[in-house]
Amino acid sequence: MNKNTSKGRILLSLTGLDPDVWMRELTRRAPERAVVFEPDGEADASIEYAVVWKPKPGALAKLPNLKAIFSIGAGVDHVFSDPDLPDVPIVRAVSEDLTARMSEFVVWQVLDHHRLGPRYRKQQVERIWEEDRSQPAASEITVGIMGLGELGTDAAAKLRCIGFNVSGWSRTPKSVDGVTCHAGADGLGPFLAGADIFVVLLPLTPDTREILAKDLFARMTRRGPLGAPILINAGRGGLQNEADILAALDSGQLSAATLDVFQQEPLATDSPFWTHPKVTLTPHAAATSVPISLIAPMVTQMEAHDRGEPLVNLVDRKAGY
Ligand code: NDP
Ligand code: OXD
Repeated sequence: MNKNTSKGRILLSLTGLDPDVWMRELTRRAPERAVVFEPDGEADASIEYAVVWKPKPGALAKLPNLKAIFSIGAGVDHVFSDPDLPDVPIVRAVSEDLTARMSEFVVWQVLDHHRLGPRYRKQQVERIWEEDRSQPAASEITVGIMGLGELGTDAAAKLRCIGFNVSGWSRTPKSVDGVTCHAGADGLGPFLAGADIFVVLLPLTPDTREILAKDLFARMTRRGPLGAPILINAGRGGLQNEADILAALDSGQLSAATLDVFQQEPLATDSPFWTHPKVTLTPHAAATSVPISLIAPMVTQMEAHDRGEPLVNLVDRKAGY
């Protein structure tokens, strides 16, 4: 226990995010706990909780009183990538704010492709006045969502409101109002054959690594109203075989892609994705985690856990998400 505070300390271990804004919000919301960027030695007994984004490998390994790890992201591959991860509960970020931001991104990108945004922006640059009168209605298009979890389910509901048909694919069977649900290896074929725009909101796990590859693209239909399918990946870059995506775009197997995430982030300045005419690229910005919406529920959970109440939004270590 820290001398100056009545409760166990919080370790804030972040890579690639501004630590000060997270520190400020944690300090404001958890005034009875000291918050530190580094433990006092690797066996610091005063630390009870860790709030992390891409924590330094080994940073959590030997903390003897660590009770739980809180991920600043909905995805937890950044936590599992630590080979010395201690065996304590991991809580991931689930919030209305994060979900709403992701659904905005999905709706934005689906509509942009559906309403020929890339084509009309190019025409504007070239001063070409030419309307495509074969524009299908939303009701003629099926959006297939890979990953029907917190984010996928909300995006599905919002796409349904606009009039799209929506299907989804998950690991375990699901029933979602108005959504044609497929699950597991057996459900993948019909799912891929039945959609025109694919939105990827899967976690990165050993089972999903590089799932977005040529074999999968070959199973997608090319007979829908859009011709070749469109890929929108806002899940993780590790889901992508990037050479296969480029080849599929170049061969016409995919007609376009929106990629928010990449195998290597930041994306190398010489990556072909920057200038590919069929690619819309965003810098892992689909749904930003913001301290004001995530820290208060984390601190509430710490207090509840100290009272012996169960943690929510726990990661299933075996499933990897
Ligand atoms: P959830 O855990 O709620 O949902 C994950 C979904 O993926 C579930 O439907 C799950 O199936 C499904 N799934 C997992 N493994 C498989 C598999 N092997 N085969 C088929 N389906 C599978 O996660 P969230 O919806 O909260 O987040 C999804 C991901 O989005 C995060 O892991 C993160 O990587 C990414 N993300 C990206 C952001 C960005 O800014 N780009 C921001 C936030 C999140 P089941 O329902 O059966 O469990
Ligand atoms: C997340 C992310 O996982 O921002 O929440 O990528």
